[in-house]
Amino acid sequence: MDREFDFPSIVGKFCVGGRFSDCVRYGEGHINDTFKVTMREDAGETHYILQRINHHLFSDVEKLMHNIELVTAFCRKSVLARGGDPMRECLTLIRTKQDRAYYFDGSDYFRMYVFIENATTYQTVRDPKDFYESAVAFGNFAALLADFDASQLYEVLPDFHDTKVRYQNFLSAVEKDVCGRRRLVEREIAWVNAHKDLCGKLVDAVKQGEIPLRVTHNDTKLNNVMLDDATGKGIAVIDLDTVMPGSLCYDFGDSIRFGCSTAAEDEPDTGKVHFSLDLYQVYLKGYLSAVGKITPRERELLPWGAVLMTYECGMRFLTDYLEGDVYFRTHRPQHNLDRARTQFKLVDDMLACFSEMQALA
Ligand code: ADP
Ligand code: GN1
Ligand code: MG
Repeated sequence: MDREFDFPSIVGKFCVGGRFSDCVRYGEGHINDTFKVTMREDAGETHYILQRINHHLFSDVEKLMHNIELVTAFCRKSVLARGGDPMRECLTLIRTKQDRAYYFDGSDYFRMYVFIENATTYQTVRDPKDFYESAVAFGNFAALLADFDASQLYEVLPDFHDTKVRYQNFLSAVEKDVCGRRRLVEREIAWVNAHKDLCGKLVDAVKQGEIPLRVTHNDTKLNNVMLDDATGKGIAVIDLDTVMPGSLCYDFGDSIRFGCSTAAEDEPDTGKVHFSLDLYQVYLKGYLSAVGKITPRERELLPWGAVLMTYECGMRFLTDYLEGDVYFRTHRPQHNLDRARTQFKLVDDMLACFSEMQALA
């Protein structure tokens, strides 16, 4: 699939200097196709990120890129105001030679970003200190977005974290059973149904005005934050496709879902998957140190954010398995099923120590 793109020609549509040298697949995102581009100049090499936007998911790329232009410009101003380096501390879009934020080649949409050098995104927590720093970075990002005018943003993926809607989609996938996989996952389906009362816990709190709707990131897993290789500090929050109205509890919860597991999100052996209360405490501390204004009720519901985001994500993986792996990128036949199972194991673990999680909040 990499070969079908004429990378030198695509890259040439953007305002980049130097001669095209190389373009390789990069990162472990589940949604877009991401590539690292190397341009060569006499003075040395410059790198960029090139992404083919998943336009099956983001059907209105114009609106998506409108959001990203606004959010990146807003971050840039804030970073400059605090004396930081915007080229490293926020995503910087490279415009096309037609002065647009993306390029459409007739069938695919592409965008480019400045490559943030000497920083790394991690797939698992190797060291609690890294996790703490990621929490501070996401907390800062939430604090930053508190001043962002939500009415400027399009809701590009409506009901993204509406767990009730996700559950209805799941039921519909079970009912349709388009791939005939239902019989293989009766146990997992029963597990999801047995926990269906969880679904309303956060969306109802938002609808009833118990907790505020804010502008949130909505996809706060560890590999969406870059840690500086020299200092270990979280420098840039990336993957801004889902910045939309949401709840702090979603953002907090999604980080916990991904980072507090003792195994990878797609570990096939659930015997290796455990929820770490210690890491939960580490993240909570880092997040609260940076997030700024948080209401008592939001704070109280943070542990529910962890349970709900994990339950919801597991349900989404299982839905995608039932629908034939059409949403998340997969690398093996049971990939989405493995992912769903890890999430369900984590929810079981979280519920088993829920009172301890609540006591920490
Ligand atoms: P997806 O939406 O598919 O998750 P991301 O935008 O998160 O795509 O990008 C995938 C990966 O590419 C990230 O996890 C990160 O490792 C890397 N990446 C993305 N943007 C940059 C950047 N500007 N500089 C360096 N690495 C980046
Ligand atoms: C996707 O884009 P990425 O890989 O950072 C997904 C998230 C899921 C996550 C599960 C737009 O995130 O919602 O939580 O996979 N993003 C979208 O790993 O659906
Ligand atoms: Mg990502």
